[in-house]
Amino acid sequence: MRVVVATGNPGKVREIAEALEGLGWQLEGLNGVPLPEETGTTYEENAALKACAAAVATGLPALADDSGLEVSALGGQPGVYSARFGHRSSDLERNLYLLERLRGVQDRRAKFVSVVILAYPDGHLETYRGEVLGTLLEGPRGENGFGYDPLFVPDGDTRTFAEMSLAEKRVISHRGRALAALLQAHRSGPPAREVIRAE
Ligand code: ITT
Repeated sequence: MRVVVATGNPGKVREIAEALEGLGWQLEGLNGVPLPEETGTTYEENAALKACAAAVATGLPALADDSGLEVSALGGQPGVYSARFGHRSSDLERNLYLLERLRGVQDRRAKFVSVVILAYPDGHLETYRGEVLGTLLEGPRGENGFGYDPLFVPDGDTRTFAEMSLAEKRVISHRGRALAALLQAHRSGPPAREVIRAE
C-alpha cells in the first residue's frame, strides 16, 4: 500500500518510517502538498485535519501525527500548542523557554501524547493514541531525536529520549505506542471497518 506521511517534521518522518518498516508499505513524502493550519483544540482534531488534507490532495491513504508535551506544573501546557510554545520558533528556543518557565519548580512531571490518524481518500479514519509519563531535567542531555527530547526522561529510565536510539525511543515513547497499535491492527491487512446499517 502507498501511504503519504503527512508531516513537515523530519524527526517524525524518521520515527514513523522506522516503526512501520515491518508493514512493507511504500511511504511517500508530501511532495509539495501544503498542510492546513492546525485550528483544532485536540490532538485528534489536528491529526485528522492534516491526514485528511493529504489524503484528499493525493488520492492516497495519508498518515498524520499530532502530539505534544503536557507539563504538570503548567496545568498541562503546552499540550496541543507544543510546536508554538512561547511563540518560539526553534526546538532550542522552546526548550530554553520551558526551562525558564520551570526554574525553581520542584514538580518536574510531564507527559508526552501522540495521536496518529490514518485517513483514506473516501473519508474513513483510523485513530491510534499513545502516551508516556516522565520528568523534565533542568538542562538538556543528548543529541538524538527532536523537540523536547533532550529534557525528557521517561519513567523507568535514566536517559533522556535524546540519549536513545530510534528503536529504544520507539519501545517507550508516545508515538512508538500509537504506531505499535497501528502495526498490530494492520498485522494481517487493513482492519475491518465497522458497518453501520440503516434499517
Ligand atoms: P507536523 O504538524 O508537520 O507533523 P509539528 O512539529 O508541527 O509537525 P505538532 O503540531 O504535532 O507537529 O507539534 C508537536 C510538537 O510537540 C513538536 O513540534 C515537538 O515540539 C513536540 N513533540 C512531539 N513529539 C515529540 C517527541 O517525540 N519528542 C520531542 N518533542 C516532541
